[in-house]
Amino acid sequence: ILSQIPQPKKVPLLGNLLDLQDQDGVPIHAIERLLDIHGPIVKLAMPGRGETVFVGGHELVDQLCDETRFSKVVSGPLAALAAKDPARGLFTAPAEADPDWQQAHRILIPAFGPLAIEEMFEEMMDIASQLVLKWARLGQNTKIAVVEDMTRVTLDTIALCAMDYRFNSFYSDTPHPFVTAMTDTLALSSKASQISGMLKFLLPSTHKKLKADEDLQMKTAADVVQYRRDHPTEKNDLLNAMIYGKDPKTGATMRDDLIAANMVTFLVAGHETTSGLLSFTIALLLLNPRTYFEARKEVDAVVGSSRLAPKHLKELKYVEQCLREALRLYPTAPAFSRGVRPDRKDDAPVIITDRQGRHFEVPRGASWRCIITKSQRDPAVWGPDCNLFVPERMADDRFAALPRNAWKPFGTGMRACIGRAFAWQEAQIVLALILQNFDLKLDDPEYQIKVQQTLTIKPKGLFVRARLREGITATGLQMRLQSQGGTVA
Ligand code: FDE
Repeated sequence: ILSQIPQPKKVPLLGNLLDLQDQDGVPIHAIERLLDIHGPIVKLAMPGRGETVFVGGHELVDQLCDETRFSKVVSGPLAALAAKDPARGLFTAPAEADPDWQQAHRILIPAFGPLAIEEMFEEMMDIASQLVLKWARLGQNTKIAVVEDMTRVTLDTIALCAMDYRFNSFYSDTPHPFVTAMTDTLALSSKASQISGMLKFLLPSTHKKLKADEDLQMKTAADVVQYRRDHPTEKNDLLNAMIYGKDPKTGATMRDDLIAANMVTFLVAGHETTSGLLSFTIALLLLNPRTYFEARKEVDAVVGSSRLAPKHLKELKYVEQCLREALRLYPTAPAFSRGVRPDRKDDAPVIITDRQGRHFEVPRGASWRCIITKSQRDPAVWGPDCNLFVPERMADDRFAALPRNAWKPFGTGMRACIGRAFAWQEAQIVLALILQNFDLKLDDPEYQIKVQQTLTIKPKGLFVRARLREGITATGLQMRLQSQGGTVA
């Protein structure tokens, strides 16, 4: 016997549109509230877009992660992002069966592998050094906008590591035109469920701007590809992997428009998510001083006053636990969509069951959204302190023993995040350098985390003050960071 999926009362013409509104403009909050009211699963009807099912209970998310029955569906904000362009990057590619996705996936898996990522260590240090030197020179009297600076780091890092391109965000107050175009596109597509966003979509000027922004992004990426073709380098970066890499299965190389689409994908997928990860971690550490001092004690023991090196990262266990726990409470990509595998042979109804024993059928062609901001705080998995920041629960042995699919900030299955190791190394470097060199404090001692959402979530209004730790000067820090070059011992 199947159960009906709970659905709030519909309004003529608007369906459940009003239920999806959030007064602070954070779409995910509206959905979380509905799940609080209606239980682990809720259905909404959207005018012109049919029904969407949202799932927040861990037991249901777990079943939707089963790759034998389900696969990723491009829907929600991702669909809004997927341009009409024939070339799709990995992120927005429609299905695993898509030949472009398969080719790019096979070529890029080794390029994002552990060896390749370790080779990026120095470039990541280059950009992270720009951040800490900026903070060192600003001194403790300056209020630092954390999210903005983390976004500078992550954007510059992915661009440098992926294609040897320098946005030089730390040298400029106004973002690069590519960045403005990208941010505006993301902001608009993420507001697609909000009335304000829908009204905007009705304006021809919006479409014109969206198109112009998309063109600018693709053109910038295409120029970078062309430049590399004209000026080949030996550098082992993602761009070279895509230009010269051969698909191990077919022996073919990637088309230029597909390479450009993937460059844009890396910039989009790689910078906002990682920026949010770093920002939330900093906020949570400062709001839980015990964890801040624990993490800093570890950095002192492992790195001390030496220059951070790849070998240190493996030993920064507690720092890693903090990152894991921050991504549990605030998964920066807060949802992903799943549907019945299009290639599924068995045509029996596909059913998932909640903890109360209610059965729900997942219709073929439907896309169900897994809301991991909810499932990663499910008290049945995480206990009564599920809303607290407790990095200890992420110690390796406990992490390995978590219920299946309890921690999913990088998505799941074949379409899970390809940039996970990349983002991890980058985040560890930035955090370690900050903890090693600064006494951080919140600018507003009363600060509480508030979420802001574009495609991803970030903490709103987070400002800190950074004072160099005792015995460290800006010049000393600079010499230490540069010592790799061999000029200073
Ligand atoms: C992906 C991803 C995901 C899935 C989505 C869906 O399912 O829809 C997720 C959830 C994620 N991702 C998350 C994240 C977080 C963080 C921090 C990150 N992420 C980072 C990064 C960096 C980079 C470079 C990246 N990332 C990238 C990426 C890509 C390309 C993708 C797609 C894949 C496929 O599909 O194949 C992703 N990412 Fe991430």
